[in-house]
Amino acid sequence: MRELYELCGSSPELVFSPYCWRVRLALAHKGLDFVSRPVRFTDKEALAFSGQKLVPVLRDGGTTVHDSLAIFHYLDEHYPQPGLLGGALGESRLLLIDRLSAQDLLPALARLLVPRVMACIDPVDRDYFRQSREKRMGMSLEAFAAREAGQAQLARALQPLDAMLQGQPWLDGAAPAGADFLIGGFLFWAWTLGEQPWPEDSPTGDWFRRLLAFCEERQGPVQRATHR
Ligand SMILES: N[C@@H](CCC(=O)N[C@@H](CS)C(=O)NCC(=O)O)C(=O)O
Repeated sequence: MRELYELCGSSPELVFSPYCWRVRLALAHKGLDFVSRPVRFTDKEALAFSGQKLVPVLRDGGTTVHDSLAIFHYLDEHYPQPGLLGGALGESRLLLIDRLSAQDLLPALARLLVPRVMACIDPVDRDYFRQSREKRMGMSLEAFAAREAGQAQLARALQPLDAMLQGQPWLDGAAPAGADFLIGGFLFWAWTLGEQPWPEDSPTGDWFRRLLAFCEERQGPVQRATHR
């Protein structure tokens, strides 16, 4: 059996973590089914078997792997076709893309999404989420969640994606692969929380719709939070 431990909101069907979406998309790409094991932020005991406290964790038979890119590596090693990383050179470039996107796309989206995360998680997780994120950011969630600044930051972060996607359907070329899932995971984060802070009518908007269709064709409808 293959199990994916992934972060959920107050509803176990609402899975929203960008890193877990990377893995869902990678599993869809490989045509591998899995059982979802939703965990809340404070369900750390459910992850104890993995020897650490973060999701995604993939349990595949007797093997446990955590960290989205380590899972990509594992999947390529054990289920080579279709490929995700494109060998050692591709893997090293994907690590670079991960670091670059952690510098611009991730913080831009985080500023816009933090209030939605607070609204969608289980009330028992809220203190933990607030305290851990305020410590990490060195400011209150309210000060961090500056919407206008976040939108401007996001527009800048999306420029290279728009430029790339003007000339090709997928970030990885003619067919989707690791880079699409790595970056796409961030957009699924926003989408599942009920947001779409990029222009619908843009190369990135078109690409996201393709990626959503790719995923839904293989794994069924993607659960999305509604604003109340
Ligand atoms: N580098 C890791 C990052 C994993 C990560 O940060 N996971 C978050 C989910 S968004 C998590 O488990 N957070 C739980 C917590 O903060 O306690 C990856 O790519 O998988």
